[in-house]
This record gives sequence, C-alpha cells and structure tokens, in this order.
Amino acid sequence: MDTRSAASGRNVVVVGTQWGDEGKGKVVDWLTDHASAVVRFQGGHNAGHTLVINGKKTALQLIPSGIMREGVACYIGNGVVVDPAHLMLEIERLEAAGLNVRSRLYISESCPLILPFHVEVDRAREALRESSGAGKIGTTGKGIGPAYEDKVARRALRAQDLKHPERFASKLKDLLELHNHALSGFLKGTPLEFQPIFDQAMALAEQIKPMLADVGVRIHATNVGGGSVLFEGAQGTLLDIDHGTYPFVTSSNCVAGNAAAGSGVGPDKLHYILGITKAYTTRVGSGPFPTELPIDEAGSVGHHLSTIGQERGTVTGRARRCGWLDAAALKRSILINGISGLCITKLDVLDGLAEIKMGIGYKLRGETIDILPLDADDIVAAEPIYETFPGWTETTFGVTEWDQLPLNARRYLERVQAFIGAPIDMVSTGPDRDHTILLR
Ligand code: 2SA
Ligand code: MG
Repeated sequence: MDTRSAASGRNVVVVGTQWGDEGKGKVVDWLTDHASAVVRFQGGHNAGHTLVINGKKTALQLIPSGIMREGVACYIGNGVVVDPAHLMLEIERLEAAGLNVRSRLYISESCPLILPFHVEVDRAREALRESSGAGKIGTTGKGIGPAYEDKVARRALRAQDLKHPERFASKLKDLLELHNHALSGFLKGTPLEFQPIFDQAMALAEQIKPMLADVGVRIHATNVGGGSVLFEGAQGTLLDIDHGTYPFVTSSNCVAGNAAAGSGVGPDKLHYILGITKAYTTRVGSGPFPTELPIDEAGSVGHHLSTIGQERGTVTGRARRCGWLDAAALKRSILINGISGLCITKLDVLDGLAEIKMGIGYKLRGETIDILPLDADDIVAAEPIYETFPGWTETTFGVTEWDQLPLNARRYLERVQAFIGAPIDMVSTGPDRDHTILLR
C-alpha cells in the first residue's frame, strides 16, 4: 500500500473485513502520521477501538482515533449516530488524560441523535426477542438500532436540532410519545419522561454546539489544501446491515462505500481501501460463525485464541467467540469493499500452535461453495472446508520485516493472499505503533 503517499492528498478508507475487532484502531492510528484528518462515517459508541501508545491503553468509542495525535482534525460524519451524553463523557475522559479535543473535533450537524429512550427500546427489544424464542441479536445495548430506525423513518432528532430548543422540544415530544407507547405496550419496557431528557439535552447542547460543523465541506477543503483524509470504519463487513449475516448485524453500512455517503464526500475521493483482517476470526454477539471453535476448554485452540488474543469486547466486556480464519467469508468482503490491500493483524496470537487451519469454502446441501452464502440460515447449515498448515514455534511479536517472519507464517499469509485474490500490504505483529511490517 502506498501509505507514504498519504500526505499528497490521497484518502484512505480503513474497514474491518470480518465481524469487527480486527484491530482497525491501531492501524488508523499508525496511518494518521500521514493524514490531516480522520473521519468516522457510521456506527456510534457501540464501537470500541483500542489503541496502545507508548505501552498505555486507550479505548475510543465514538471519537475518531486521530484524536490521539495533536494537530489532526477529527470528524464525526452524518452517518454516525451520536449519543450527546456519551459524547461529552468521552471528551471529558480524553481531556482528563491531557488531550486537546474540542478545538479539533467537528461533528456533522446532520448526525441523528441517540437519546435515552433508544437505549430503553434496544434493551426491551432484546429481552422480547429472547423470551419469544427468536433469540437475541446480542446488541451492545447502546440504542444504535432504534436510533437508525428513527433516522430512516424520517423522524429522528439530529445534532442540528440542538441549536433550536423549541424545535427540539416539539420533535422530542412526538418521538417520545411514539416510543413510550411501544414501551408501555408490547415492548414491556419502562416509558420515560420528557422533562429530564429535554433538560439534559439542552445542557449538553451548550457544550456540543461549538463543535457542530459542515463536515463534507471541511473534508473537501482539506483535500483541496493538499491534505489527506483517513476514513475510519467501525464494526466489520459481516455486520453490515445489507451485506452482513442478517439479522445478526448492526444497523449501519460498515462497508467502504459508505465512507462517502456517511461523511458527505463523493466516491471519487476514496482512493485506497485498506481492509483489516485478523489472522483468525472473532465475533461478539449472536449469529452464524462457521469456523467457530469452543473457547472454554483449557489447552484447546479456541481457548488459546481467546486468552492469548485477549478477546473481550471493548465496550461491553463480553467474551468474544473465536475460530479459524474464514477465507471464504473474507473473499466476499474483498468484493463488497473493493479492497485495494489488506492488513493482517494479531498474527502473533497464532505463535506456538502446532497446526493452523483456514476455511476455504463450505459444503452446503451436498454442494461445495467457495464464498460465504448470503442467507444466514445457509451459513448455519454450511459446513466449513479447511486447509491445514504447519504452525511455527518462533515468536512473531513485534517483528518489523517480512523476512524475519518464520517461514511457515509467511507460507500461511501467502496462501491467504492467493486464495482471496487481494494483496497483503501490511502485517501487524503487536499492539504498538511500531509493531508493523509494511510490504508496499
Ligand atoms: P448493535 O449494538 O446494535 O450495533 O449490535 C448489533 C450487532 O453488532 C455487533 N457489534 C459489534 N461487534 C464487534 N465489536 C463491536 N464493538 C465492541 C468492541 C463490542 C463490545 O469493539 O468490542 O464491546 O461488545 C460491535 N458493536 C456492535 C454486536 O455484537 C451485535 O452482534
Ligand atoms: Mg472493537
């Protein structure tokens, strides 16, 4: 990947190619060295991007990872759902750590807001799905889905409404009535009161208003001035509302194409699409996962991936499900995103395994297929077909040169590359910025 050309006005989109938690935060942070701005374009504070800088861990949820670098502008695009209370909490947390946030964080006026009743609806829906036998989605409980529903139904309160108290009050009254009706009825939840929600929003508005901006125009101006922009995806392609394992998905488009629509720039501004792929697979929440391994039994491969990989949700603390790399699922991600190159992360977690498997297709009702099916029920029925590789005993942790990787690790990655038909441009060998092999 031509990362070093980033300073000359070329924009990079970073997306997860699996079910999220591929290590996007670290890569975005690494690339930010060459960028003027970092943009979030979908999702909300359901995301959890963990960065390790000088050995210190920082978890970001809503604020773009670029905030860790002085002088980099951070944009929250229109495709993001913003919880004003969470936003201010996250800002204050970063400020307490000594970061300068408000002078370089810009929030699109058009962002739909997540308000307390969205959280209530999210939780009530999950409880209802569970008790009805439909099965939970396993959401993060942050109100993400209900907020996007209101957006699509054209009744959402948006960040721009924070500037107009009367308009805010009138829209809030109508929306709350609608949700309270459901909450006190079939959702069997707790209806909420208008006044505390309104008062809290208006108090937060005073702090948020100075950060509201026309994000699309600002990104355009950055490019015109020769600066380059990084688009930071959240969650992953297989959680995309259209292309993921529906209905076990999040409520936004996580794919690269949405970097344009979700931030207000044209698709011609997306110059390089970097897909982030973990050297194995994880998933948090419910839904099909063909290459899943049991993680509880000490000494098993699943247990190794879970513990050595420290696979726990950044936001919810849930143990992530773990399994082998599913290259047939990856193949679909490559197509949907138009991946220019891949970054493989957490390779070091495979160190010490006697053998390594990679899913290269499935048996589905007697047929062999080499790409993830579209229907979640088919994915459940699909039986993975594996290729097996010898493992390596040497450590790959912190390696910075391709030639320094064990031969078997290189063979594994070369096979991944050949199977999916996209180049591996980077390998991340540890959480620190410097633990990186750059191939192009
Ligand atoms: P939601 O809350 O409506 O977006 O949940 C719907 C599904 O999307 C999944 N999802 C995620 N999967 C992986 N990582 C995410 N972020 C956090 C993290 C998650 C956490 O970085 O670890 O802390 O648990 C994320 N956000 C949403 C979710 O599990 C549902 O399957
Ligand atoms: Mg995460």
